[in-house]
Amino acid sequence: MTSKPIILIVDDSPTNIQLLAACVKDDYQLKVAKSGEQCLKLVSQTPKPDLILLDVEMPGMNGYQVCKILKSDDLTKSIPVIFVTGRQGDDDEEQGLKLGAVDYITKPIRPAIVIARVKTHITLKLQHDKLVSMALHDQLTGLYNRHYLLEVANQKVARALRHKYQLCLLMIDIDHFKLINDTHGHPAGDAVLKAVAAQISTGIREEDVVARFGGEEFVIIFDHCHFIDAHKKAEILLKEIEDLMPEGIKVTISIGLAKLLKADETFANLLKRSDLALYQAKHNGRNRIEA
Ligand code: GH3
Ligand code: MG
Ligand code: MG
Ligand code: MG
Ligand code: MG
Repeated sequence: MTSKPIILIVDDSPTNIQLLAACVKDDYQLKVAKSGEQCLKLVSQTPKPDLILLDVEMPGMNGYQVCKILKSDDLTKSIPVIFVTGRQGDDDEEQGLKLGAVDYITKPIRPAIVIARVKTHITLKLQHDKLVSMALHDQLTGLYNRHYLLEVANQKVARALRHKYQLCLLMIDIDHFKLINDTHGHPAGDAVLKAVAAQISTGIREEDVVARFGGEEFVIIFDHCHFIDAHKKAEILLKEIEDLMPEGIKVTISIGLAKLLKADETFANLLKRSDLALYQAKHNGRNRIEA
């Protein structure tokens, strides 16, 4: 069962919190913040709320200030904010919506209206999340896709160069995969791809990226990782895949390994070098690593 969407109620008044909570508690998981500061602290944690009901007048940071911060941060800007406020003026509503809130509800609240508007915006938010996830993942293996890889890779390379730490890239290609398809059928080939993808993802650290780069090609970025360590990891992976026997089929991979070199390095260069190394690995007999 998928868990209920999370709503964060932000209000300095316990009575208002109770009134809002009564509207939404049955259909959603609730989180509560009694100040703007507490709200920002809560949204910095995961899981993030799917919607925020935000009071305007609060001691300390007010709701408009909170909204402005949320909307300027890539990690929180897609969370819909609904202002729930005693301020009734047109200017107030205009200000709230201009700050990026999706809706503006005035107090005293009418529960049916709150419920309906929350439902609409939660539905849109979940659809948005699903589309984003689909756009960045490969459907068969569940790994990130090439599009996502290219989006994050340049940032990672730039950061590694700026802060002068090492980063390595593995280009992985299944050996004679066409033969696996031809011998065992396309569905078995798919199952092999899934099993290899799952094995490649095992033990990957949070700062690393694993992506399906193309048909039977995968890329791993080992961030903050020296060449020698990346090479060790690649050796382990080679052995793990050899022992995997998905669908009872002996599968091997070839790996091209490249590390960041000089100050003018780009991800495209790194990719090119790992591809050349992979070509060498194929040329030298497969089931091996070249750098
Ligand atoms: P090499 O060792 O040189 O890499 O040989 P190979 O046969 O693995 O390489 P080749 O590029 O000739 O063949 C790759 C095959 O992967 C061809 C293609 O039909 C198959 N393929 C690509 N995507 C999928 C997929 O999603 N599912 C399945 N079952 N096969 C796929
Ligand atoms: Mg208040
Ligand atoms: Mg290939
Ligand atoms: Mg291949
Ligand atoms: Mg090929």
